[in-house]
Amino acid sequence: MRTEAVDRVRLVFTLFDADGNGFIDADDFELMANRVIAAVPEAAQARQSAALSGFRAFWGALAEELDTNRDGRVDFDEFQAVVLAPERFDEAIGEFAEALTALADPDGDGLIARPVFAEVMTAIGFALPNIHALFDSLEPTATDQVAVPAWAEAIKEYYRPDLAGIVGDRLVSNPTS
Ligand SMILES: [Ca+2]
Ligand SMILES: [Ca+2]
Ligand SMILES: [Ca+2]
Repeated sequence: MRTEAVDRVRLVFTLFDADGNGFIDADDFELMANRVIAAVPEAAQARQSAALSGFRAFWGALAEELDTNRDGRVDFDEFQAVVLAPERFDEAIGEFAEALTALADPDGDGLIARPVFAEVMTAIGFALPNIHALFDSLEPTATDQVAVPAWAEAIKEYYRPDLAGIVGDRLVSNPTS
């Protein structure tokens, strides 16, 4: 596995363990969903519900595939298996990515403004300099907005262990530029 992918797996585990108790479980995803929804208060109810469903679907897929000992939570040893068959998570990650990016585009024009992007990514737990580095890499428009599909694609790529040099790597290391 590529070093970049290992670093991403470690970071993602830490992010998903939203309450920091060393395990990922359903409560972490409820907590994350509530934080993210609170970050975009102007989003319509339907987008908020879809975001909550996206988080729950993502947890459902993780629990199904990774909770090997079926104790209702995923520890780090179990979580590392996420990289063995990433295609098993494609559907859940796709739904998650679409719901998350739709939430961050409350006016539905297909563009996400930098402040909303930053609020959502901060709510998930990423560091601000890395968030802005990622935003900049998504080729913002003259009005400082990024396209919904570009961000959704970056979210999906982020979980692909066989990739390196992707824009999501900016979320792992300190930006150098
Ligand atoms: Ca936890
Ligand atoms: Ca377990
Ligand atoms: Ca928009």
